[in-house]
Amino acid sequence: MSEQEQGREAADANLEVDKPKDWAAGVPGIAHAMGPAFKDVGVTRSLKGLLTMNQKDGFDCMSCAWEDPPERKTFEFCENGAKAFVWEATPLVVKSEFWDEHPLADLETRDDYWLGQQGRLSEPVYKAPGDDRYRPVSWERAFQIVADELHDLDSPDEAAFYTSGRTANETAFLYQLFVRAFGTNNLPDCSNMCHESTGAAMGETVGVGKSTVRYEDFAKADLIIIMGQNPGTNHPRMLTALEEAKEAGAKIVAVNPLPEAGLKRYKNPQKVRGIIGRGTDLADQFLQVKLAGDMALLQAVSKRVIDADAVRGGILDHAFINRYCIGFEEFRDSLSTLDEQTVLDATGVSSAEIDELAEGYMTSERVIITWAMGLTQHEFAVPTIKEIINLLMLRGNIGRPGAGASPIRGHSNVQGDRTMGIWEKMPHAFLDALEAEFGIEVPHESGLDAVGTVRAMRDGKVKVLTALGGNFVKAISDTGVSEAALRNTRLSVQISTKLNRSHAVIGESALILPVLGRSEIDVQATGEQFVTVEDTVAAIHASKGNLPPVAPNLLSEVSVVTRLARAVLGAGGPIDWAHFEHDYDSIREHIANVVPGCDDFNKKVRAPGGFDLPHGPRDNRTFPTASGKAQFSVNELRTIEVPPGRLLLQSLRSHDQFNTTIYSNNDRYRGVKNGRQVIFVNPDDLASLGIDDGQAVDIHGEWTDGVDRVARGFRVISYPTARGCVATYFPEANVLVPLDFTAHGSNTPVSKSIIVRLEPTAA
Ligand SMILES: Nc1nc2c(c(=O)[nH]1)N[C@H]1C(S)=C(S)[C@@H](COP(=O)(O)OP(=O)(O)OC[C@H]3O[C@@H](n4cnc5c(=O)[nH]c(N)nc54)[C@H](O)[C@@H]3O)O[C@H]1N2
Ligand SMILES: Nc1nc2c(c(=O)[nH]1)N[C@H]1C(S)=C(S)[C@@H](COP(=O)(O)OP(=O)(O)OC[C@H]3O[C@@H](n4cnc5c(=O)[nH]c(N)nc54)[C@H](O)[C@@H]3O)O[C@H]1N2
Ligand SMILES: [Mo]
Repeated sequence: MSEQEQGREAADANLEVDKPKDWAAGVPGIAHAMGPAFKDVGVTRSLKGLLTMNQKDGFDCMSCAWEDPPERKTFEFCENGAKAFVWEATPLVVKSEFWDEHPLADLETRDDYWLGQQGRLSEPVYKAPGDDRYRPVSWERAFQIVADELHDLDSPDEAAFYTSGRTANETAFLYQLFVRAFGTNNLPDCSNMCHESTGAAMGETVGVGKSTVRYEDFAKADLIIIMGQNPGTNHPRMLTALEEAKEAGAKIVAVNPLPEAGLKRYKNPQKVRGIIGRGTDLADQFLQVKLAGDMALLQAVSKRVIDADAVRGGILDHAFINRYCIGFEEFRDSLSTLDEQTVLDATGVSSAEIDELAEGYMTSERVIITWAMGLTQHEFAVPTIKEIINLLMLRGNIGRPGAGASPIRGHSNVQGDRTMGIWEKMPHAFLDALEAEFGIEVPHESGLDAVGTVRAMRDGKVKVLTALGGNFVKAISDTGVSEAALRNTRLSVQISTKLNRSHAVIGESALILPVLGRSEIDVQATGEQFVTVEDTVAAIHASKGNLPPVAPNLLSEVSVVTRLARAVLGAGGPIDWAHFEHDYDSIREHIANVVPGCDDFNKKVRAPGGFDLPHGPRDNRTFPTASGKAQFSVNELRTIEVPPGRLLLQSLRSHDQFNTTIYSNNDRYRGVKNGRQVIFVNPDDLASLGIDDGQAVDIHGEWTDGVDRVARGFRVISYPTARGCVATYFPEANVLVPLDFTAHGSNTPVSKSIIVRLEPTAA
């Protein structure tokens, strides 16, 4: 048994299960946050860091992409932001001896929790071909190794360059510039696994793949529908915005297979009422939809709205539809044949519940719909999100105060990275601007996305993988296939703050390049630098660390990218990389000329709180689609047939993790302690399958390719999830997600509807 398995077994042997909580984020939230910070980071460093986190002159929280309110409080962070801070700001470092004491064979047996606990990476290390361990290496030599390998390729397309969404705008801009100047568009990123479906759906229908609301709109809304999102854990500061909305009279509807704590009740740690008392009731209606039932639900609501207009009149916003949209008649006609029974089977909710939601929608002047991974990671995610746009457009809920479509982004700068050009298929206008600005030629044909990159590595077509942050091999689907693909490369390069699985599962040779974290001071030749980030409502602001770097031999991410570019492309070319490294303002000057909406970047970003990027649909109802109009779409209703005796599985986040980073083995709101190898199953399903609460089961994935994908030894927890729908944690579940099972139109791995069967674990 590997040490990882032993660790799991030890952890899970103490598994404790309690009743799930029905409220989120009160005093225990802040207490849970501050305790570990003081203990692991020290009181002074903690206060210095936490009190400037998300402040206008401080650094941006490295956790989620939730937006900052116009007025900041003293504690403008949540429990999970504090965990992310502690994880990064720890004074513990990986020392030089570590690499000798832990050869690769050892690192491969460790889990991500153990790897992360070793502390911050403090020097570059290299594993040479044939060697059995990493060894410290100089920065110059490290960059030369990458340059040599890249020069050795037959084509630039034999390399791929991954980005995770914590990367700041300036770094992202330089990274994509380097990659394209080198000659490829192989720029896979975490967004390919995340909100890609949103970008595809909104891009086609309204012309912009980003939220059409601003922070202030939440407090102006009459109705907020939260679909496929767990804000109590993943965007806790959103609960404050929801509370403000409620106080201003808004109704909230939650659509989710799970009764998540943060959707029910909220105790605001910033208020006396949050400290004593029962807090604010959030959801007025909870629709316990079946996994992937949202498309049917949305169509059923739209049909009710259209039918009511035919009877009562005055429901549809005909002025908006006529002036700004096309395709309404086709959409209306397609819904006339929608079969109610099919809807009820797919959603698992009653006609009366759908009536209530439709009535609430029709009687609300201003409606916002938010969503996250519960909608994007399905086979038919793109058409489902298009149905959100259809529904909103029926009553003109786009481009006016208090209304709109609001995808809630994941990583703190995942949206900004896209704005800066991290995308394998960036529009030609952007590429043309890049060429004009720098006097270079860049490729225009699309490159590889995340799934495409794994396939290409597997097939020997991509030989070098560089990753700017993240944990690609653990985050992507089909763990077995993906690990083998990575091992098939000649060189893998990780630019990181901490160790994870992607440092242990590597190519024939591998480099680890350690960088400063976002909370740390970044000093260059012209003095202290700051970077910028974009949040989920397209607001850009500065982020400036204020803690002394944890180790002397760290470089900033900008330094790493510029030095790498110089080593690979040679000094003396048309791009002055050294200048960029010395003065980040100089990077922003170029961004201003290339990225739409960033003109006068250096000036605008120095205003307290930053500035908003322009957004046609939001600002003045201009829709930069192919037709120049907002597009109603007709989407064939898709439902999932689950064979008898099988269940539909989703993978989600526990309260104590950030994606592949595990902070602890607890999931407080769902009542789970000391274990992650668990599967949440409805009690009626347990009864009909003859499985007991607490029993150990193996989860077998069933997909059309006939491969037996199995995750073994999961403890069953009887849980009030929707009938037929089960849940387990990401990334453990990734072994069950087939690489080729991806969403139509976005190629995002289908992490939230896998057909599985449960079998008792052999004793
Ligand atoms: N603390 C913390 N914060 C995070 C992260 C983290 O790991 N930890 N990750 C960040 C990232 S990168 C992202 S993308 C976001 C993710 O934020 P979320 O999308 O909230 O993350 P998940 O845990 O995947 O939760 C998915 C939710 O959707 C529901 N759901 C699943 N399938 C369906 C469905 O078919 N229909 C409906 N209606 N609901 C469904 C699940 O029950 C669950 O409540 O959070 C970001 N913030
Ligand atoms: N089954 C399943 N799979 C999923 C999902 C799911 O819900 N279910 N969710 C998907 C989603 S939404 C996403 S976004 C992806 C996440 O995919 P990734 O973004 O690749 O994964 P993370 O776990 O967020 O990456 C964490 C690592 O980033 C590095 N890091 C942290 N901070 C910094 C920094 O400041 N600089 C640098 N250079 N490195 C840093 C650390 O080494 C850390 O270990 O996973 C996807 N995979
Ligand atoms: Mo994400």
